[in-house]
Amino acid sequence: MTEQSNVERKKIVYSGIQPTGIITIGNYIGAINNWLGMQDEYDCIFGIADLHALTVRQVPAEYRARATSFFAQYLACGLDPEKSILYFQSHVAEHSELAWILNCYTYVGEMQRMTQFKDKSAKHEDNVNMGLLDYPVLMAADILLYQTSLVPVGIDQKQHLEIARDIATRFNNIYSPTFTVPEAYIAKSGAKIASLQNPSAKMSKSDPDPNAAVSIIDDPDTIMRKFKRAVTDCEPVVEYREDKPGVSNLLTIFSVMTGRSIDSLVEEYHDTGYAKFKADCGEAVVEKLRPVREEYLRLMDDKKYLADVAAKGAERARRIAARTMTKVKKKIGLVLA
Ligand code: ATP
Ligand code: LTN
Repeated sequence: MTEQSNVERKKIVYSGIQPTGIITIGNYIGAINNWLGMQDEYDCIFGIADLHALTVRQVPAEYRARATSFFAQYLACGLDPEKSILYFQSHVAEHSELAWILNCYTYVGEMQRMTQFKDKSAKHEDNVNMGLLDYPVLMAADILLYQTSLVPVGIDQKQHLEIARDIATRFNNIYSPTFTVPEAYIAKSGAKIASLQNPSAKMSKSDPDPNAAVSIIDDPDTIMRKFKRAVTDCEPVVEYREDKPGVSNLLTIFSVMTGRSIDSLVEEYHDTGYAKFKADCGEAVVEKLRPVREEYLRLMDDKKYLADVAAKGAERARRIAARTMTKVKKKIGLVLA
């Protein structure tokens, strides 16, 4: 065996978050926390999905500031530009270009069946735009452009991953193998963190109730207040059970934030009462996020550094994306420039 063939290429990991609302501890636990652990083993690419979020009307000045803040939060969480590619989706034009081509290999009926499309069109009845319908195709383009093997996301994105796989397989079958067929990577614990105010609903970035979600850069007092007000139930024993969704959700958060097992937390808090349990859970979140908030505040004072990191990330992403685009254009018979 030659030395070259001994050098195994690392698999590619791709994921992203839309810059809407706030980055919540749900996004952190369901997505970012898993990304952190993948940075050494894989070649990781993490985007700010700023084209996706245009499917909902944004105020331009606020939008620009929020996207920058999200980028700083990526870095503050420990995503490392020396290891991973960190960039804004809109800086790499190939995303839109591939999305257009993949549109021609995607059926309208498939898109109309998507749960997120149905939910979001009910929520934004006055603005059911083409982008909302086409959202999964742009997401497929994000993933397929980089020959991605693994996509770490929360459970709500599973259906979009399946469509990306279908589109890739369809294209590969019509022509010849062109795209790596990606797989979803969904962690066993924390793939669906619930709202602190309504434990049967997902904690959402754009929830209008400020007590429902905790931002990863909330100050300690705010975090404590939100946890103390978290909805539980009227049987004050701490157990992880389906009929105790509020308490189970807090146990999951507590466990992920401290690395302790649910069993050991149940043992400690079973009979302490909810007030102590909720306060200690809040404390654990405050301590885990303290360095994130500090680093975030420092980075937001250094916009030049943030812009440099984003520019380098986009440059590296573009090089990979361009290779896939050339391959795609050749296969479908476009005249190469
Ligand atoms: P929005 O409320 O604006 O639709 P969102 O909270 O669903 O946003 P996304 O940008 O859609 O956030 O998701 C970013 C990532 O975080 C995805 O991988 C998604 O699966 C994950 N995620 C979102 N909410 C949760 C949650 N409550 N629990 C676990 N993972 C989540
Ligand atoms: N739709 C995703 C965000 C997203 C994404 C991606 C996730 C956009 N492009 C590519 C994984 C891979 C969401 O979480 N709402």
